[in-house]
Amino acid sequence: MRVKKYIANNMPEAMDLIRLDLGPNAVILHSEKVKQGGILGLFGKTKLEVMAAVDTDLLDFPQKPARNGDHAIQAMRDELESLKVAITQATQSRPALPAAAPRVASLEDWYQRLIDQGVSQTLAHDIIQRVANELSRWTLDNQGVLNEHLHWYLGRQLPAPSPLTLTPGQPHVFFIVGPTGVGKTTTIAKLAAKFAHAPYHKARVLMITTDTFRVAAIPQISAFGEILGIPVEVAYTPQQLNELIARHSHRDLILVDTPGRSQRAASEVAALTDYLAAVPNKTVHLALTAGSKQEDMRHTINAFSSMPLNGLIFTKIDETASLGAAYSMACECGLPLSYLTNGQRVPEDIEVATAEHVVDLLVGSVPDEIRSTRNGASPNSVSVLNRRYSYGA
Ligand SMILES: Nc1nc2c(ncn2[C@@H]2O[C@H](COP(=O)(O)OP(=O)(O)OP(=O)(O)O)[C@@H](O)[C@H]2O)c(=O)[nH]1
Ligand SMILES: [Mg+2]
Repeated sequence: MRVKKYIANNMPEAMDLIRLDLGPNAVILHSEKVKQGGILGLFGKTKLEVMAAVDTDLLDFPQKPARNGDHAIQAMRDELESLKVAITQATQSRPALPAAAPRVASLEDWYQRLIDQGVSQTLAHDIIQRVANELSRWTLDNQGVLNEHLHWYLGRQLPAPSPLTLTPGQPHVFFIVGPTGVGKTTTIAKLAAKFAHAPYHKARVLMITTDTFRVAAIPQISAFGEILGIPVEVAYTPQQLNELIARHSHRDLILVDTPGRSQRAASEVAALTDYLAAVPNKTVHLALTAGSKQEDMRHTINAFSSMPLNGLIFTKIDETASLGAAYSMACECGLPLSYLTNGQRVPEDIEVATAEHVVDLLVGSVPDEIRSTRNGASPNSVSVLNRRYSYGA
């Protein structure tokens, strides 16, 4: 028995190939549609894969001419041979399906752009696949509409952003936790300044540090406090933190800085958890460096998962050219984003992480003329912060 696999555009074409190759006694064992070419199974052409077999005893059929018909048989074989060549040539030179061409090019570009930005392959594949399934042919063929839809779709994958919002009469306690050196203290100072010096309502802000490990930590935040005119307190124990917060309950916003914790040191993370447990009403955001590898971010989130995390802050977006790993991580972990920091300047270099702004940073912005259906807020940090903090203005 000789078994062979054939790829053809349709069953009649496959049958012709099989007949020419294996002879008239060949039988079809199995056939199925397959995708050829493309990326990860996307954008490929649909072909038919046919498995055929022939009994090898019968395989010599064309090569064993009847005793008295040599010439006729040879002529038939020649004709079959030329037919075979013609079919092969026709198959190879067949143009791609014209209807599918524009759609493939455009979605392929988008897929590549996401991958180039560091979006995980699984997520990029999933997004492109779903957009391809959802949109009509007309939409897929229209570059402008497709771009806008993909922007919107990428934004929709992110949880709704969760920046700080203050309520009159309710002191808000906001912790920033995270690995060492990600920019926690600087971000605390930026937020303190934004809220304390907002043009319409100057919030009563206090900064507390629980970082009594690093020698320079207290002078660092004290210096920020002095320059910005914002009081700073130090909590050496969870109990002290609790007492400080109770004593400052008239404040609008209490920002709590924490020591950098290594994701590998479980005991360090546990010690920090005690500080958080001492404060009943609080918001805890984890700061991650935007340019980190997705795998490292995943480890960090796991290491901090014993804490009641409410959101993510991506820092140092000015130091990375690709935000794809951060974007993928935000989609994967489901924690809302609050802020992006984009430089060392206090307080300027911080922005609210609206979905629209994150997507603009990820893949570039949609031109204004096709920004029709989007109701995105301005990425301008000052105006967004002020709008959110509009009570009493
Ligand atoms: N480029 C850039 N640098 C930043 C940003 N945020 C903070 N930094 C810098 O990063 C360094 C560390 O910042 P810190 O605020 O001290 O970081 P930290 O997380 O408090 O560090 P530890 O307390 O030691 O864990 C400083 O030099 C900051 O100026 C940012 O958005 N972009
Ligand atoms: Mg610090």
